Amino acid sequence: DKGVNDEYEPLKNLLELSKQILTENDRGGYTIPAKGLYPYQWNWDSALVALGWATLDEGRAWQELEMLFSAQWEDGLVPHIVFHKPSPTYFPGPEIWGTVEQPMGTTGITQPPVAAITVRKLYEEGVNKELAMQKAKELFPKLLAWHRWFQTARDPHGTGLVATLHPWESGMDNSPAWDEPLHNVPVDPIPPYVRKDLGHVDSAMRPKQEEYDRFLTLVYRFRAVNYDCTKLYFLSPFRVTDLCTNAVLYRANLDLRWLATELGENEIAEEIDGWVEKAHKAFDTLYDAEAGMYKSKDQLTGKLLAAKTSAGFLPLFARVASAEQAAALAATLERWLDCVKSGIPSYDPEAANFEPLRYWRGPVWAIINWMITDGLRAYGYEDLACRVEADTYELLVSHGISEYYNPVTGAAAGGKLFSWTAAMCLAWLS
Ligand code: 9YW
Repeated sequence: DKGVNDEYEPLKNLLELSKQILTENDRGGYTIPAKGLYPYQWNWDSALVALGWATLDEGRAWQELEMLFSAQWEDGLVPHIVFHKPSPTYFPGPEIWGTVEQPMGTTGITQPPVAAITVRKLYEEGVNKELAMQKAKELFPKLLAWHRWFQTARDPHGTGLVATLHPWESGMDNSPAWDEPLHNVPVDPIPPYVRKDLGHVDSAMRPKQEEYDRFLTLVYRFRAVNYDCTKLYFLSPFRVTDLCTNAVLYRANLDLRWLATELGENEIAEEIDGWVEKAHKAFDTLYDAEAGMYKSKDQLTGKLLAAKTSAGFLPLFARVASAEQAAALAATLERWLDCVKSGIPSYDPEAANFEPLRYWRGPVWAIINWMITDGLRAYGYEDLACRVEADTYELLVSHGISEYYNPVTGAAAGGKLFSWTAAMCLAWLS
């Protein structure tokens, strides 16, 4: 019937375009986030992009993770960027990071640890079970080493929550939550530099210069001690309990624990139980009941950070919120959605410094929508999940597959033909 076919045409086109984007951004086993702007392999991008690949080619999905873990450091860290091949279009590249002791060019910081979540999904939902078993077995010890690294290098006092030492580690570089702690980072007399991001994208959509100066100050300080993970926690002038990292890690630990049981690694499962139990208790210290929201914390001042960001909903994705906390989060989210045309905004749309176009200070990100939707469903908020899904679909169908979107107008913004947005289309809608 023609009517029905017409209705499905936009979805078909969207999936076709998504497939094309992943294929074109494929650099032979790993996927760059976007041509020009981000020409290397990014950590959490790849773990999310693998979910998209899984709908097209399971072998290729596993390969994405293998390539990422091929750059794992001996101490367990999985770097935030892997510089597989030189590219002049991104700053700061390998020469600035100078991670000389590593076999492969990488940065010396990490990103939210999505990979274990992806491995469980590929393992559970994959059609090729033999391949899934083999790959899960190979990746399991690597995932475990990374998660152990988080426990030791980033929580040396055993608080249950891990530290993030650079805004780039949070994946939400210029989040308003980092304004205060980043402002407390003194700007060192660093070598002069030229940003390359502004050659690709309008400066109104990007972090500001004073933020970049501090981002680089941190890099140079970390580099001065060769990124020694036993030192960074203590010397970094930026140290926060980031909600995104901790929520993703919590969920990733649940999934790693599940994998441990599948693979008969019972002692390891118990070890992970210990982490989860401690984190579960500690998460309550991040909950602001009055605001109906979780908040990140500045570890150096001990204060909760006032900014209400979309990361505040991620404890739903983690499954760490109580039923009561989940209800409050759902109510807050509904209020936010009522303020904009299409959600979820990355920052409180009622805040005076809400900026609908500037990166993590307002725009909508499909990957965050996917995570929050997954969490809403787990807590029984089906209608709200459908509303976020419908908003996301409308943004993608009407405005194309971009890095992020303006929640007020719906306009696409940032990098074009963006991999993780394409992957979300495939994983979510196909
Ligand atoms: C940067 C690649 C990365 C993402 C981050 C996002 C941005 C900028 O792009 O980082 O220069 O690293 O904030 O979450 O992984 O898509």
